Amino acid sequence: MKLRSGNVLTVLVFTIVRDRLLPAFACAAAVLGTLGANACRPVRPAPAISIEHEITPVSPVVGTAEVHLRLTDEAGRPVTNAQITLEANMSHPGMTPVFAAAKETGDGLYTAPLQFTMAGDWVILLHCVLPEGEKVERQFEVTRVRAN
Ligand SMILES: [Cu+2]
Repeated sequence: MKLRSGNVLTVLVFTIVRDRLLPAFACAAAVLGTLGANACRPVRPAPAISIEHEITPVSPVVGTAEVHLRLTDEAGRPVTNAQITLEANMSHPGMTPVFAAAKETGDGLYTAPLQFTMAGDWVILLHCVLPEGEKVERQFEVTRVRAN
């Protein structure tokens, strides 16, 4: 009896680890892949695409910054024709979220203007709809936005 329940537990743990392996691997691949850009953390397991992000200016101030995204599939090919919206929230409660839509500027490259309305730490949520309708959500942090 003990052995059996132990086996069940092992299978369960394995399943959970395996489900999380794919997005974790995608992030690692993104880090090793190109430009040394930052990989975004997956919000939930999703199609194995990688999203790298860069923000300009690198150290943003209150006002408009640009978010640059590069989408690649598991084979490293650019993901084109994705619809991407950004939702930016501050790390403290009570702030109105800031939204922006990204435009595709090249194969798998997307840019969005983002309005930082206050100095401090922000979390950027990426809502992506892939060409086949699959949804991917990622998030990354932009810390220490400076006062203008
Ligand atoms: Cu705030």
